[in-house]
Amino acid sequence: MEVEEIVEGIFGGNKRALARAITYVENDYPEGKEVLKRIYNKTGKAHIVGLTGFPGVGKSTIVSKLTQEFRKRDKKVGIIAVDPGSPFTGGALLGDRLRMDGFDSSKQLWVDPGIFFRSMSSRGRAGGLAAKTGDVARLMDAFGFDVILIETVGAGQSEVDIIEVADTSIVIMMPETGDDIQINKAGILEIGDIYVVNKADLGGAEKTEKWLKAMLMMDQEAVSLLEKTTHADEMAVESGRIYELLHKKGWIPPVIITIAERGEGIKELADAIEDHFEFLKSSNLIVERRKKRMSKELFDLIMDEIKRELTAGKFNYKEIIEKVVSNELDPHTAAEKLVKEMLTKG
Ligand SMILES: Nc1nc2c(ncn2[C@@H]2O[C@H](COP(=O)(O)OP(=O)(O)OP(=O)(O)O)[C@@H](O)[C@H]2O)c(=O)[nH]1
Ligand SMILES: [Mg+2]
Repeated sequence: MEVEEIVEGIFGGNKRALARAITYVENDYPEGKEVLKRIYNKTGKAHIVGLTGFPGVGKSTIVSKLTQEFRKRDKKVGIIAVDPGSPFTGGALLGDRLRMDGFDSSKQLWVDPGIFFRSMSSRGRAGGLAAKTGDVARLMDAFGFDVILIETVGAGQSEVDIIEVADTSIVIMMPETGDDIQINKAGILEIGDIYVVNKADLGGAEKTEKWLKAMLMMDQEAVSLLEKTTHADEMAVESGRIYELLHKKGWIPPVIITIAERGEGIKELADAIEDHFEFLKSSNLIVERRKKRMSKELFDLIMDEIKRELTAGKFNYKEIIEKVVSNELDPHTAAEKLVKEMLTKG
């Protein structure tokens, strides 16, 4: 397929064109970049939602149920699974899960024009994965999906990656067992706009919810208010009050309890996702966030361009390296000179 055909296809609702564009982007084909350039001015409308959490917490189950819920609300849903089916749990692949939950077997999910699913492997390209995922989300956005759900396993870098891409980040966890609450592992409290405690049927969800809420407020300006209380149970009561208070002022991440397998709590989660999008738009925070993300993305792209120029042998890069190695030039001066030369000669 030619670039022109793909672009027209994307604007015209042709899923084959979308799939082809994604493949090009994934594999770094020049055509992919060309398509991305051409569709960019049609992007920015979709709500990009990232869902992260440790292996096996129920991310795929939640994505699948959420997809059904959003379809009921007449929203078109694009789904991206980043490295689905983690080796840790051997959990159901998101694709299989979606198929299993298909509205009914005669009318498979894939037949529904309002849904598009794509998985992306993170193997071997950890660094650029956030950028790639962002580009794929953009293609789906231009195609006309209202909500784009991105599932990533939160083990390692990826839960940080997701905030580089998503407007709304959802952290999914399971009820904590035992007294040793480990919620603040991996900076999890800093990244969520919404928290989900799934598998509430296992028990202990309320306790986890209470802890989460208390910890989340610690993260906010409410610390000073909390300091007034000295006893733990007092704090629990007080924190509940402050929680409500802060909720009115801005966005305090809600904590939602679900039993995804039975579809319980999914409506509430879908509501929270929509609320957060409304909040981002009405407070204009969406622009702030996108600016911040774009600044990073643009920076990375500029660096890529520079690397490309240098490795293409421009600006005497190889000679300069030799000079540095033979002590004719020190690396700091070399870098300064090189950049100056790039900027003046172009
Ligand atoms: N008891 C219980 N089990 C659930 C619930 N939701 C999902 N599960 C099960 O938990 C297992 C893992 O679910 P997945 O949705 O595949 O979890 P995941 O987070 O996507 O897993 P990975 O992608 O492998 O990291 C599956 O066997 C689900 O059926 C729930 O609410 N309660
Ligand atoms: Mg999964």
